[in-house]
Amino acid sequence: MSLLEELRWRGLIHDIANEDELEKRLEEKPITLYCGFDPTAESMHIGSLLPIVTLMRFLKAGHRVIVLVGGGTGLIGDPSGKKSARTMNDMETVKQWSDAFRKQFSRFFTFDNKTCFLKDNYEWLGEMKAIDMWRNYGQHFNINIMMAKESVKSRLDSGLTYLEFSYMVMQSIDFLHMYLDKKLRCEMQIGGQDQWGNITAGIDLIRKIAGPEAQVFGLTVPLITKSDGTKFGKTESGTVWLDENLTTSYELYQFLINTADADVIKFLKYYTFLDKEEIGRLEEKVKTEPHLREAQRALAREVLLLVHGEEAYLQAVKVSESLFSGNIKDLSVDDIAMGFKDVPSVTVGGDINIVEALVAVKAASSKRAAREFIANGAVSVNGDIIKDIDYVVTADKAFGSAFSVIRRGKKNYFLIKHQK
Ligand code: 629
Repeated sequence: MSLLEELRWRGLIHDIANEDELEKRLEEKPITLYCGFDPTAESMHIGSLLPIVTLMRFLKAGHRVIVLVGGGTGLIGDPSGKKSARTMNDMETVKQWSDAFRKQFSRFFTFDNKTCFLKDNYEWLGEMKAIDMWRNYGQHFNINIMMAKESVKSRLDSGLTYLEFSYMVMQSIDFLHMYLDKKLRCEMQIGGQDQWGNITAGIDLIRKIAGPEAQVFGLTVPLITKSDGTKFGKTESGTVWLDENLTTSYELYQFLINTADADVIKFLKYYTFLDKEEIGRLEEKVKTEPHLREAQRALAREVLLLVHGEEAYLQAVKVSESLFSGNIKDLSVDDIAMGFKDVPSVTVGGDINIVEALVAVKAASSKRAAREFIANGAVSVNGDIIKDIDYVVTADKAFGSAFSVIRRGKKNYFLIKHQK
């Protein structure tokens, strides 16, 4: 299977410019391609992972990859796919976020400056003079063509500033810059479906400046959709980030393990390096033994290993299984903090009676209700069923003298935080 055939099989091609030429070009010799990421938050999210993994596929197939941090474009703000203007972030913030992005990329890539490069467009956009920009590049942009781009068209009624309108010029300059750079000789740009307008604008600019015979390519991967119509990459607690401090390994694991049967094969193709045979086998399992969730487990494993590494993956599995079975005794304080990050909690001065604790944490609506839960054997503290209404939840029996875990019924967890 050629790389393009594989990308097609994985459903990774939404738009592609010069497909036949690209097929030939990829067989001839290694190509250099890039994808850009604007630092618009302190971390990347699960949506950015699809182009990252796609870049990795090119790298594995012997091509050269440039990861571009948009330290310059991040100061402008891409209107593509946005219903309203982005917040303008100050220079200092964008710089910090650029650093955070760079760090995250080094999890996925080894930047050896031979086959894999890390660039920041602030390097050339940051020092460009306005007059030069308008004269050298502005003259090549036709307003009619710009207006026909989805990113502009869709915003004509709600409003689009001149700043946002000029974004595609900046992104085009990047492509041109890295195409003309002798060392990089970047001939291809990839991105999500929303980037098609910017990518084709860059291809047009290169042809205008380098000549119509310049062969450059563009490819977009699809926007990720779910079978139930809800937005991919969001949970009740918000965006699924790649940074472990924002979305814990346990949360990422839960997010993936809960993938619907109708979506899991698609996501395995998108996000993992498992081959056709293995994914075919998992597809069969979804049909014959869906309750085992083998495909979801494989997806969660592959993505966790890629994004957070082995140790975090093992911890996520351990915490998930312990919480599922109720067998939490062997968990560490760290495990508890991770697994119960989002459960209802209260902070208490020291020790607290179980009935009061149940009410305080809203596990019971009244003391009477709390006593009833206890009498029915529905309450456990740190894994032990409590039958005594005078039981005291103490800091010295808590995980790390800090957390006591209360469980009511099968699935309802609560946390008592003991303050020192
Ligand atoms: C300079 C900046 C370039 C090329 C690209 C860029 C960034 C691009 C953009 N991308 C999104 C982002 O940064 O805004 N103009 O948040 C995001 N991208 C990943 C995928 C995307 C896209 O990082 O391309 O489609 C999300 O899946 O929205 O020279």
